[in-house]
Amino acid sequence: MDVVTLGETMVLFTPVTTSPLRFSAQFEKSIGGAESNVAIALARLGHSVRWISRLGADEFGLYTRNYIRGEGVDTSGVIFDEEHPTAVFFKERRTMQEPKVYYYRKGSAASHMTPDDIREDQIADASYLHITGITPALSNTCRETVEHAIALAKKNSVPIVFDPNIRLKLWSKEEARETLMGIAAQCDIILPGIEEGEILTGAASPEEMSRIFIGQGARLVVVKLGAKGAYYRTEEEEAYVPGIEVPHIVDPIGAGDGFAAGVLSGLLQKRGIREAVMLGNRIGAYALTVAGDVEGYPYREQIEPRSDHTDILR
Ligand code: KDG
Repeated sequence: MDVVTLGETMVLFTPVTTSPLRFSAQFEKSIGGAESNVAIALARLGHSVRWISRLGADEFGLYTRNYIRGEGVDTSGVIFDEEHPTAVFFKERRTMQEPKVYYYRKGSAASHMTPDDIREDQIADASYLHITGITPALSNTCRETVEHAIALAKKNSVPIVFDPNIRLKLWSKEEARETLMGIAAQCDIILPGIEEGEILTGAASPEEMSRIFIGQGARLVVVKLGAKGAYYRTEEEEAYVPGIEVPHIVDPIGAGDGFAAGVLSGLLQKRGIREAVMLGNRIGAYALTVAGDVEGYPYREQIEPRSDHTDILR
């Protein structure tokens, strides 16, 4: 297994028209969840991925599992919870403004994940464990579940990739900083956005914040800089990697997860860090061009055309 990840996925309703949500009458249904976004993007790039979660034993739970499984992600570790529902969230599409999201996830099935939901063999065979800062914000048992996954990864020498994904609708900056700095200190690769890095470390520059994470034990830090690309640092090297110009951004949600998938894909292919970060920028840029969290992620055939591949996906 190339990557194992865990976290909550919700059914996502996106209005067909742009307007304040209260006036939206028609919606498209899809799914969104940072960790399953990464899993789907990686599967499209040809990697083996396992996604672990709890879903409600309900229609939306089945829809979500089937969607993710249909993308080729191993969902055998998903638990269907008889007592708590699958969460939903809504996007509000406005012209000239970033979309807003409204969560209906309190008390959801995924927020009832417990350490017992994760078995050692589900982590031990992976090349990477991917976790985000959303899961520990969902509940105490979710935070314990993430800690348990980290402990299993460490026991089995599985490197841990951590995207802070700070969601201030779920907790305060102070709570996020305290919990996520503790998690970051146990992780090998950290992928903060520049603003997240500042919330967590108090440092404003990519150089300074990455130095703090490396000082805590990280081996690689990649700071996302939006349109400007990314900056990375290891013990040995550091560099800025320019972004890819996207003339018309349709929907930024899901781009950071595409970036994480691209970086992981590059590392799994042993391409070297600079190339891995370039691939991260590229997959993130694809995500910006399509409404929806996962719909924009490319298939490997789209980004590496080969003469023996059908060109149906290009
Ligand atoms: O990164 C995109 C996610 O924010 C979105 O899919 C929803 O997982 C989600 C969350 O918790 O915000």
